[in-house]
Amino acid sequence: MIMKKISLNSIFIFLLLFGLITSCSEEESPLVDDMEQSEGDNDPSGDDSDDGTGSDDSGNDDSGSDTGDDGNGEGTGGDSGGNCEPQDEIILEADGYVLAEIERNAYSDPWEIENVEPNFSGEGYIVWTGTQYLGNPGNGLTTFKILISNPGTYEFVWNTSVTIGSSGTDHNDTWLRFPDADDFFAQNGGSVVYPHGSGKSPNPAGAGSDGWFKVYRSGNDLSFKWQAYTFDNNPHKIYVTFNSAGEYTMEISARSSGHAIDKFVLFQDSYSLGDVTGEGTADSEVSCGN
Ligand SMILES: [Ca+2]
Repeated sequence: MIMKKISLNSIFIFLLLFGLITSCSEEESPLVDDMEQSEGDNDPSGDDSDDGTGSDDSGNDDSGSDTGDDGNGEGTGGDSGGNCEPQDEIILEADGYVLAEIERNAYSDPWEIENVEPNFSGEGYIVWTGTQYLGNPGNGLTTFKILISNPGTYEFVWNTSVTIGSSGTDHNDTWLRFPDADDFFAQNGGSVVYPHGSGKSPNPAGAGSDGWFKVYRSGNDLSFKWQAYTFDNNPHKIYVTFNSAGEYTMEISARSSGHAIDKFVLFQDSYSLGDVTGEGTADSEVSCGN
């Protein structure tokens, strides 16, 4: 019985040891595999754990840096606009329209940027405070660069007010020219006119020369409104045509003192004026040239 017990115990121990050895050797290979793979995994898992730890940090960092990035991103956009010399800004047409604050440019005296009249947008509006140039355009010349991506004909309108006197027919106009556009004209129904001095005819009644239109607002409602006409007593809307994509120039120069200009728009006929001047319409993007 004792022998049997011993031999049974021996067999049991043997089986136990054999089992252990077998299970160890079976586990070894997967372990080794794990280790081998885990060398590969180790780095990622290190990274993961870094990421994990970092991920808390980097979660914070990320959200911080995202905010920072976003802030910087927006700031950079705005800043780059801000760091850009105003005269180097290029207004980018997109989707068939341009909408821009006119005060975003470099003005020299006696152009003034003011902000006392109600209902302007942006930083304010410009007002000519010097001598009037009712018959001779080109004084206080200010240039805008516009990059056209969608060639075609655009209507031009600006938001202006009369800040001197109580008559809607005085202090109500400023000179406008597109010197390198393919066409610059005004239209009222079937009547189409071209600027005096453009080499094209007919020309509008009223002052003008050298390709400039005198662009006025009418009516005795003197506060800001979107309106732009030429041709005395026969309001013709203003149009400009760009036959190909590229950079073009818009120029304004002083005519009446006290004519306040807040903002301007150019838009293709797929839009109405209301479409492009409504509250939801974003200003055109600006890039920095030179
Ligand atoms: Ca403005």
